Amino acid sequence: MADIATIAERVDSAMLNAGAIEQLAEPLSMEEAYAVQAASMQRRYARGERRIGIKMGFTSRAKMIQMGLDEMIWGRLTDAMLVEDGGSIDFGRFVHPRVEPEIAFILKDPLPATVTLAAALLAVGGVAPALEIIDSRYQNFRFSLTDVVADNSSSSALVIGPWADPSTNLSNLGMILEIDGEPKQIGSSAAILGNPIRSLVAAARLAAAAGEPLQAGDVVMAGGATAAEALSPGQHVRLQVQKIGRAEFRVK
Ligand code: OOG
Ligand code: MG
Repeated sequence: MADIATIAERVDSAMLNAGAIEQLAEPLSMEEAYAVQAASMQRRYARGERRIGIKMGFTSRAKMIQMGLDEMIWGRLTDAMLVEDGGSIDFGRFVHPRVEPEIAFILKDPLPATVTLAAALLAVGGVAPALEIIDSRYQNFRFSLTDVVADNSSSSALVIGPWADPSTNLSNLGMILEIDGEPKQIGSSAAILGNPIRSLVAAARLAAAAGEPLQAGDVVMAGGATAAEALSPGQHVRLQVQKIGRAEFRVK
C-alpha cells in the first residue's frame, strides 16, 4: 500500500520549494494518485488557500502527443494560483514553467455529474481566454499518468482574461499564443474535444465522482488547445482568442 500522506507531502514540498523531485517510484493506482492529489490539496487548504474550481488536462491531441499520455486527467485550482490579467509571475517560484492556451468557464449554476451539452451551456456565466502556467514538480517535466495526477496535474498558475458572452459559439475559434509579440502556437478551440463545452461536461462528471460537484462560481479550465511553450524570465505572453478576447502576463 502506498503511503498517501507521505507522497502528498513530497509533491507539496517540491511545489513550495520550487525544486524538482524524482518520478514516484511507488506504483500507484489511479485511485491512489487522486488520493495523493486530494491529500496534497488538503495541505494547501490548511495553509489558507481556497478552492476556486478545477482544470482539465489532456483534452487535446496536441497535449497528449507532447506529453506522450492519452487519458484525460483533472486537478484542483486555488485562489493562490490566480494571476491578474496583465500581471506578472515570478520565475523563481517555479521549477520549469510552461504556458498553454486555454478557454475558461465560470459557472452561474451548479452542475450535477451527468449533464447534456445544452444543460452545461445553460449553467455557464461567462467564457474567457485563459493562459495556464503548468509546472511539473518532476525532473525534466517527465512523468507517468499517475505521477502527474498525484502532482495536481501540473497545476501551478493561471491568468483569465475578461469574461465574455457565455452564448458565444466555442466550436471553432482561432487561438494565437504569442511570446514577445511572436506567434508561438496557433490553434483552434476545436482542438479541445471538438468543443471546449465537452470538457466542461467531463469536468462535471469527474468532480462529482470525486465528491466535489461543480458549484456556482467555480472556474473550469478546459485544457490546452496546443502544445505548451517553455517560459523564461523577461517574456511577455499573450493569448488572443477569436471573438472572445485576450489575456496576458509577464514573466519576471
Ligand atoms: C499535465 C497537465 C495537462 C492540459 O491542459 O492538457 C494540462 C502537463 O502537461 O504537465 O494542463
Ligand atoms: Mg492545461
